[in-house]
Amino acid sequence: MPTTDMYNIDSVLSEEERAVRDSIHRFVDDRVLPVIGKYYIEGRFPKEIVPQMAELGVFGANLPEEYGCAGLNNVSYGLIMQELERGDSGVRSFASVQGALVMYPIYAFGSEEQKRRYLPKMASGEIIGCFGLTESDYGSNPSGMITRAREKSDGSWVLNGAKMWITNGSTAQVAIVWAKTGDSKEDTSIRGFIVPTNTPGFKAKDQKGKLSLRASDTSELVFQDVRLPAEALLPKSAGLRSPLMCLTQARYGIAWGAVGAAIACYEEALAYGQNRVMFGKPIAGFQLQQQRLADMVTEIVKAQLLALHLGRLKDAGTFTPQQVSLAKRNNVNIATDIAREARRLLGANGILAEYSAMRHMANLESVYTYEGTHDIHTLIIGQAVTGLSAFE
Ligand code: TGC
Ligand code: FAD
Repeated sequence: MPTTDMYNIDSVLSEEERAVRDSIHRFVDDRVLPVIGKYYIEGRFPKEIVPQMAELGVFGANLPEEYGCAGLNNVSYGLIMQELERGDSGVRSFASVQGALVMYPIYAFGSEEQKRRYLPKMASGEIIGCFGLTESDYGSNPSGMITRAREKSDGSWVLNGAKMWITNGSTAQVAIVWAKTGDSKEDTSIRGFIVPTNTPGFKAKDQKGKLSLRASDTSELVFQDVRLPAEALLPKSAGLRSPLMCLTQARYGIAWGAVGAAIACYEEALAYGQNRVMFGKPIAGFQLQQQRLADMVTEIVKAQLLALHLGRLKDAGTFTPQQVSLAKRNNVNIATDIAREARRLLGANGILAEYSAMRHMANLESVYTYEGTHDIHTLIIGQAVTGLSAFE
């Protein structure tokens, strides 16, 4: 039995939180781990797991039951993300995008009609969504986006532009698209739109050649005179603040998810080290490998405590985006280090898809970059502590 939980964090979780975590743990063991290496090599997301994810209440798990969601607290939601990413960052990404980046904006900025129309079907996995914020020239700085939605005299809209690096872009039935609605270059009137992906003028093209997050669809979206009814607008979306609020939700989940990837790598390395005999004894008996394992488990315990406390703050309604940045930045960073060290401990076997370390190592490079790069979170924390913005 691995000794990952050296601080008995389990004991401060509620019975419900443990039950939620354990059910997703079993799902990942039974349905994800046996197949993920194959999907990763083939560069495909394992779509057949979506109905069971929905059944387990994974999509929008922290949104209210009245919209068909599980209504769980934020710690349970985080534990779900942890367990999914223990399987693969692509699987956690699928759930993050669906819940935090598509269902959340509909919940937070949508009309009652939009919520009733979309949220139950998204919770049940009947409708899959994607989130289009990034553009090819506006990644870290989405405020410069050039995608435009122009309002017609009858209240309908016409959308033109393109988005890049969009998770689930080619699988989604709806896209949440962020666009400017005014004419000037300095325009800050960013609004969100629910765009059915079968609307004429909407195209999604898969991005090929990825060496990271291979078990996840990533696409470019192109909008050419896409005509949208007035009801496509998310009425309460207002400015860049709205998509950034969605990012706060997704970054929160990533702070937990990265811990899951780190646990997978550590436990794999520990088991391997205990069994692999070299120079007449298990390599885990050598001081150098023990230092590796001690560093890994120490960082995992610290990252879990950070995620858990953040979750409790979120449940209390007092967490801040800067606290989320700190946790995303730290936990993804330690997970990338742990994945690399685990891969090294495994020797040649560490480069095989049969083991998880190298897959996690490559995946975590995307996680390090998306949802605000490590550098951007450094600057967000820098601004919080100095009161000086590096972005102005
Ligand atoms: P700035 O002037 O700082 O902010 C504009 C308004 O937004 C407010 N705000 C936030 N609100 C909630 N949560 C946050 N995290 C917020 N950050 C800022 C802010 O208070 C302000 O409000 P108001 O009322 O005064 O207007 O904006 P800026 O243009 O200077 O940008 C700041 C910066 C660089 C930090 C921001 O642009 C940023 O975070 N950039 C990174 C972009 C990013 O993370 N993109 C992610 C795209 S989605 C994705 O990667 C999905 S991956 C798939 C998966 O998750 O699996
Ligand atoms: P850039 O912004 O060009 O950054 C390049 C480098 O410059 C980075 O090292 C960065 O840290 C650094 N840099 C930038 N600005 C500064 C600064 N001010 N000071 C110091 N250094 C700086 N986006 C979506 O909207 N929806 C999605 O579903 C989505 N899914 C994604 C899936 C994957 C697999 C990947 C890889 C990306 C995804 N993204 C998505 C896009 C992601 O959010 C962006 O890649 C990210 O925000 C960074 O933008 P960029 O790649 O353009 O890098």
